[in-house]
Order: sequence, then structure tokens, then C-alpha cells
Amino acid sequence: MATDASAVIPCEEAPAVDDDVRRRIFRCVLLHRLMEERIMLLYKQGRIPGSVYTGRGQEAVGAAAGVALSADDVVAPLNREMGCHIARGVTVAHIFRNYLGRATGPTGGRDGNMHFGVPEQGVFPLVSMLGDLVPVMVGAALAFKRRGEPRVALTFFGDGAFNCGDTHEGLNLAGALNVPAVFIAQSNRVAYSTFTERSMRNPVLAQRIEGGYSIPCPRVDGTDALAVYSTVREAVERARSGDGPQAVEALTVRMDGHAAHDDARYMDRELLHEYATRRDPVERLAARLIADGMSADEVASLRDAAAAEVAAGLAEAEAAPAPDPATLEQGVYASPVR
Ligand SMILES: Cc1ncc(C[n+]2csc(CCOP(=O)(O)OP(=O)(O)O)c2C)c(N)n1
Repeated sequence: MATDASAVIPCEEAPAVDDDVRRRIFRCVLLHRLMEERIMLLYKQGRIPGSVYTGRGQEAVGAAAGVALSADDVVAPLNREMGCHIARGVTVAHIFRNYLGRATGPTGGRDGNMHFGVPEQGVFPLVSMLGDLVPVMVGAALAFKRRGEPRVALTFFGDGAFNCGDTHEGLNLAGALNVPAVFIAQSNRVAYSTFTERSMRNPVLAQRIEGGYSIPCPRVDGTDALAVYSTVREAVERARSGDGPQAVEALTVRMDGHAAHDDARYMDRELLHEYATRRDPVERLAARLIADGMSADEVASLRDAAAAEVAAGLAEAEAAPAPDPATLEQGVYASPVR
């Protein structure tokens, strides 16, 4: 589905978001989109071990939330938030090294493209069990609070994860301990192939987070990167200033299947068409940059720069060594049983 520039709805005006921030977010959403497109090609060529989970349509959320954090904050992105890794300073090459299973990648070639992070850069790896990152990040936030450090811990959960007990235990604990944690609900309407309305009586997560846990939870259009940034930034600063846990519900649509094997034939075609043509997060931000005075040439050169960054990062990752089979048990057992 090609994007018709005249059909795209630009991001809302956001004069408070300065130029540098806009450019940083645009780089992150672009890299997210372009890297995943390249990864899908590599996957189809059989060069990616494991499966591939994309965040097409949701790029604005992870990227803007990542940019909204300060340097000392920590974040645990999920598998549809590659732009968040980029926003925190993880390099394109490092992410590609994970997808290509290289020895020098974040998991040393052990991961099937999901459970990677760079903790020394404040990016925690994903835990597969839905909802489990909520209590993990409450723990991080509790540590910051007890040490008197003005730092914030942020994580995401999908609407499917909101049906898991650990999410609720974590939200409850965050409120009871009044910790500086921020939770982003990625409401993308579907969990695998189950639509949210079929798995919950009340699918408005913001109401349940506010009503159930007394955690403020504004709702925001998750395809509008500048709106997500402004809303998350306020939540982060409230958490940092001692107001306790905060949440934001980002409304999006998952544009691809759950993973590369899933053609998403159960999704509503008209809805996907509407989001692809009018609400593509990358194009919405490009349209806003142009509406606010950036020339089309400059936008094109930012796109070219991102494409060059992807090509260079991939070349660097391809040149990296494969893991040595002799290291197979390293990091698997505390003390290998012979
Ligand atoms: C506790 C638990 N139950 C089931 C699964 C299997 N599973 C993996 S992803 C997924 C759907 C997740 O949906 P959602 O949280 O809405 O995130 P989305 O995939 O839409 O981004 C399921 C059921 C799991 N990983 N953990």
C-alpha cells in the first residue's frame, strides 16, 4: 500500500517540542521502519535465525518514549519498539548483530530476536512472559527511590499483556510503593489474533489503570509521535518529581501479523488501509516537519541519511564473527553439569 502524501494526516501542532527533539524522533522512527524492512528481506532469504516481530504502525510510541527519557533513566522495550533502543543510543550495527546471531551482538548469538538489550546503556532486555517487565521495572524504580536518585524506569505492555496477572501485581505494587515508574500501554487492538474486545469486558485500559490503581493514564494517538512525546515527557517528569507511578495509553494498530509467519488475514482490511494511507507514523511526522517549515529536500536528506545508516550498520554486523561453538554453555548454566 503506497502512501499518498496528500492523504496523510500530519501530527498535531506541537510548538513546545523543539526542533532538535523532532529530528531525533524522526531519525528513530525512520531507522525503526527501514531496519525492519531490511530484516524482513534477510528473513525471507533465510539469513535470520529465529522469527521476526515487527512494530510497523507503532514506531512512534517506542521512539518518542525513548527520546522523552533522560540519560540516566532506564527502559525495557518490548519486541515492537526497536526505535526505543535507537533512541537510547544503541547502534544499528549492534541490533543487526543480534538478528544475525553474531558473537559480538548483545546476546552473543543466543537469542531469537527478542530478548536483547544493552543494560549498560539503560536498556533492559525483554522477558518473554507477558507482563513480567512491569514488576521488574517497579523494582528498578524502587531502587532509584531508595537511593534518592532522580531517575525513572519506563516499560511498555500490550493489551494482551494487560490480561496477565503480573501486570496487575506490578501496577498495584508501583502505586503502593509510590515509585518513579512509567508504564506505556500499547493498545494495538489485538493480541496474536484475538481482538481486545473479545478478551476484556472493558477494553479502555486507561480507565482500568486510573480506576483500579489510581495511576494517572492519559490516552494519546500512538501514531502521532509528537503527541506521544509530549504526553510521555510530562508523565516522566511527574514520576521524577515524586508524584509516583504514571501511565500513558497509546492507541495504535498492529500493521503486520504477530510475527513473520503470520499474514494477519484476520485483520480488518479497511482499517489497515486507513492506517497505511493516512496514519502512518513515519509519514505523519514527515508531514508535520514540512508543515512547520522544513523543506521537502531536507526531509529527503534525513531519509537518505537513515538509509545510509542502516546500510553501514548492516555491513558492520555482517562482518562480525559467528559465535564459537565451544562457548555454547556460557551464560546458560551457573555451573555446567557434566
Ligand atoms: C504469560 C504469557 N502468556 C502467553 C504468551 C504467548 N504470547 C506471546 S505474545 C502474545 C500476544 C501479546 O499481545 P499484546 O500484549 O497485545 O502485544 P502485541 O503482540 O499486540 O504487541 C501471547 C499470547 C506469553 N508470552 N506470556
